[in-house]
Amino acid sequence: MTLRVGIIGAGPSGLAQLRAFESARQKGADIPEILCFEKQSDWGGQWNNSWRIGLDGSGEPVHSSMYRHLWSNGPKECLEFSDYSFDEHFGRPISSFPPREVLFDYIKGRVEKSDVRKYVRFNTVARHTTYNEATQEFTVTVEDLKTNLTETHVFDKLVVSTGHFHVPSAPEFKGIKTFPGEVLHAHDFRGAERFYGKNLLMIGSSYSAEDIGMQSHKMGAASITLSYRTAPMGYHWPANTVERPLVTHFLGPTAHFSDGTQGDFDAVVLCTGYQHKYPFLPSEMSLKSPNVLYPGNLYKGVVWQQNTNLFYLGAQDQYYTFNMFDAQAWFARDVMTGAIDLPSLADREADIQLWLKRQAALPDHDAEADFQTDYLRELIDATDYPPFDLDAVSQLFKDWMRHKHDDILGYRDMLHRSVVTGTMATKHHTRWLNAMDDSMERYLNGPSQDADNGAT
Ligand code: FAD
Ligand code: NA0
Repeated sequence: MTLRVGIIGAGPSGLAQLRAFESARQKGADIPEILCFEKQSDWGGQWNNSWRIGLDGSGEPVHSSMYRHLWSNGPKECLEFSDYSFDEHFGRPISSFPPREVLFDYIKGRVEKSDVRKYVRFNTVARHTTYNEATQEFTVTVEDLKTNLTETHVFDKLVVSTGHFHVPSAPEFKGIKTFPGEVLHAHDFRGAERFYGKNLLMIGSSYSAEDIGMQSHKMGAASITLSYRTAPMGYHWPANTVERPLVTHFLGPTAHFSDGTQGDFDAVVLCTGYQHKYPFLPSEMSLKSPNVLYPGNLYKGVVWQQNTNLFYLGAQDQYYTFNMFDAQAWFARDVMTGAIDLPSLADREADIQLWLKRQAALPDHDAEADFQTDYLRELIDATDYPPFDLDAVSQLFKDWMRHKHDDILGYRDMLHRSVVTGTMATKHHTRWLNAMDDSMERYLNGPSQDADNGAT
């Protein structure tokens, strides 16, 4: 009987799985029966953003945490698909840090070319899953959000690609209940325009805090205070931005910090990260992990230890994104079809433990980039995913981190070279700080919004 593969989620990871099978089909292989469920009406995952917060039009939790004026936070050269370059998609060189709509267009371009849309059931949410040990089959109950009808589908292999940056982690702070201003989580942030002239407090010290903070600066916030739990980010912030240790409590509009300082704020943004949540899976198949580069219990970061018919894509914290999801999907495909033989449970566990041990000893961000590079190398070496110069990409990550450290408001104006095509990015017509139109139309066609028209 033909293998039946179910995929839950059609974001970049789920699309990578579709593309992996399509690539095999184009090379003459028989491919399984594939069915992918996507709760939104279009694919793209986080990149298919929404103006909504809370619940979507079907009463489902809004998935995307992205917002207006979100520009790529890493160089596009670090995430380029090795089988579909930016040059191929845009037909000309572009800058290294495009806005969301441009990257969304790029993701879509590859899958539209591959004709894999036919495998996706849109507006269909996975509700419940069971696994029958005797038959080794998954039964997945899904709901068609247009008709509200539920159906069950039976699969031999199940791929979980629902992402892990959509269920907020929102800790309690003493007195926050009576804070008179706005309190929101980064997941519900849709744009910083309304923060013009306001005094803002971001709690958290990672990408969301940094980017929402600098978005707010760009849109004219009066001041930005970033409150960290473990360590400050330490960038060269603009003059209106400071880092403080953790908030101990709020008293009215005043936040008190653990170093004894205090400040009055108009709004608080909880940039405190996200939870891994898989409400459609039973607990024994559900990954529980903090946001780390190597979650435990997944062999090669992909195969569920206790049930090797179950796969997770994109479950780790991410330096690499689209190309890592590809490498994982190619690996998962080959495990599913038997092209890759899995070692015993004990050998798989030993391999996981080696990675976890190495992860625990990572001294800094450069080492983290190398760690994920080595992880990707193992996956790519095991499959026919088109190889690319991983050491060069690791160096790009390090250059990018150095640029960020030197100039948090200017790193997106830097240029990087593609390791896939060798093409050097072109300077964008507008410096990021001045770019107030993030549409693809403006990005591709200008005109510049720099006062000097981009001349310098
Ligand atoms: P997602 O993109 O989250 O897609 C998961 C999909 O699963 C969604 O389409 C969702 O609707 C669907 N789904 C969820 N639950 C169900 C269900 N029960 N049934 C059916 N479908 C379901 N990466 C970068 O490379 N560069 C960036 O600049 C960047 N910026 C980011 C900014 C923000 C604010 C966030 C949160 C993330 C950012 N990322 C960025 C990382 C981003 O998560 C990845 O690029 C990528 O979107 C992850 O793909 P994914 O498919 O694993 O998950
Ligand atoms: P993210 O920044 O939303 O990025 C997700 C942060 O929350 C850590 O700093 C952590 O501190 C802090 N935190 C957690 N619990 C806390 C508590 N109780 N009190 C105080 N602080 C707390 O989340 P994380 O997980 O990176 O950090 C959590 C993803 O979104 C990333 O992949 C990023 O790439 C993406 N993103 C991208 C962009 C752009 O591209 C913008 C935003 C987000 P600690 O102490 O654990 O260090 C533009």
